[in-house]
Amino acid sequence: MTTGPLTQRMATLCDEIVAQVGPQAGEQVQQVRRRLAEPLRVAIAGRLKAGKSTLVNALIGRRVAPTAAGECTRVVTRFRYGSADRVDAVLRDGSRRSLPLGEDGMIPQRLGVSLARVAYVDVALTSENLRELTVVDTPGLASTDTQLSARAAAQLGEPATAPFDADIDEDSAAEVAAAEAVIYVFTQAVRADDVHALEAFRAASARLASSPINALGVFGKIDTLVGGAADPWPVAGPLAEQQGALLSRTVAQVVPVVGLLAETGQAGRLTAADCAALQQLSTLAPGELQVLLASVDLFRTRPAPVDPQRRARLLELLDLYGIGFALAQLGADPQLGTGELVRRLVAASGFPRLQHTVEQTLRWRADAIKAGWALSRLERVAGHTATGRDRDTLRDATERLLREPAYHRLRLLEVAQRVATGRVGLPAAWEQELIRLATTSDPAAILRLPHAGPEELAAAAVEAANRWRVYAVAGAGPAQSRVAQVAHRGFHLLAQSLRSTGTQVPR
Ligand SMILES: Nc1nc2c(ncn2[C@@H]2O[C@H](COP(=O)(O)OP(=O)(O)OP(=O)(O)O)[C@@H](O)[C@H]2O)c(=O)[nH]1
Ligand SMILES: [Mg+2]
Repeated sequence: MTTGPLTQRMATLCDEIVAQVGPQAGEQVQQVRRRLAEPLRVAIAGRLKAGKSTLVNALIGRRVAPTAAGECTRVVTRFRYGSADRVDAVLRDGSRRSLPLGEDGMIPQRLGVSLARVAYVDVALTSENLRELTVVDTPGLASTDTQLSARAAAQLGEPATAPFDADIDEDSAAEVAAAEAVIYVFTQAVRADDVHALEAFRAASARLASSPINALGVFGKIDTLVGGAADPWPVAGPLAEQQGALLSRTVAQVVPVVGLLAETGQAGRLTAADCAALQQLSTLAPGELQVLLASVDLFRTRPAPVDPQRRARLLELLDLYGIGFALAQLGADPQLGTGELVRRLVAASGFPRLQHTVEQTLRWRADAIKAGWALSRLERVAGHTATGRDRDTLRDATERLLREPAYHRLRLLEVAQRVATGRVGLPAAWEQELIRLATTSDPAAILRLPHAGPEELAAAAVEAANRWRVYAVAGAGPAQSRVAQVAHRGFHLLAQSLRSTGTQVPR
């Protein structure tokens, strides 16, 4: 499986090159080819106990990553598709130690090797979700960012609590940087006056080679925002919007999620017995239910028709908001089956939007990111190839590819990256237009004309191309001018393709 059209084209090119060059260069090109065939790799990063592993389990659709304290929460773990379940601790010397999955189906709490010797844990699972996505779970970023914290605390006269710290261990940084996309999980609100939080967030993202092009923010554990069983969405929605605006130079958007409900639902943890217990509770008088759901302590200890062990389990699976939500659903429809209840819980967790965003945003971008990576690898192979004939073959092939209109997206992505991270300054509206052009496939979204037909879109693309050409000549400095030339050609190609196909850009 390859990520998308650019990657597919690149894979075909690799095959063509392999047929023409000698065995040495051929093997190196094969390596690039193999990496292209791997699924999109997404790293999950964030502070200690932010809910990273919980989200990883939801994405995999199986509870395998430990979420309690244990050795495994302190090493990088890569989850990929395999024809049989298998866990290996990969040591720094390159050797592997096979580990059994625990009886509960989870990665064992102890690795049996000193942590200092472990580079990462490699987990192959038969999980279908992993056919499309390789997920990398990283340990919580340490909270010892003394320099930054001290400075920020002095400035603000309060203790610094950044959602991320620049102090990331080398293994995590390397794994995250090797991923095509990054999801940051954070739990506390980032406010405009949290200078330190924003600075730390940016410092961390710069070290992890991420940008709004390839990174998403997840505002996690939103059920704990408002307390009790109250609905967090009226608060979480607007907060996430605001944070998205504050972090716009770091992540593409901020998606609010109740990771726990997503994990419980996606990993199929809620049983018919759990559902029956919830059903029984839902028949209590409204006043009594309100008291029961007022706090975790009351839910555990109040006399109720469900035994305390089951209640503790429900708390672990759903927490108060999830329980309250389930009780309301069952109260309104006592015949509700477990399957339908789980579906509604997942919907209430906000997870479908996250899945959609990963699919729509990251996958499409990853195609270009991966193709760009492969291109630079091939150029490097050419540079190191001893025989002149092989070198020429490689160079001809990559140059031919770069002339193809579809490959202009690589250049667009490169300049958008520079603009999005603030290295080249453009007026806000121009910046946004460029990022839309580089990161989305839908002409109507790029041109902000949701209801326009092909003719109108083509005219708008021509207009935009002209505008960027004028800006390239008359605009600000040379850096802006180069960016504008790339954008000009991008809109020109968009207009051409709209004219020839009538609708979509050929991909
Ligand atoms: N209420 C609630 N609890 C959550 C949510 N997500 C995670 N938790 C709980 O928070 C705790 C920490 O979650 P983890 O997923 O282990 O967090 P982590 O970021 O992987 O932690 P480290 O790897 O140790 O840094 C666990 O007890 C989870 O059950 C959520 O959305 N809501
Ligand atoms: Mg963890």
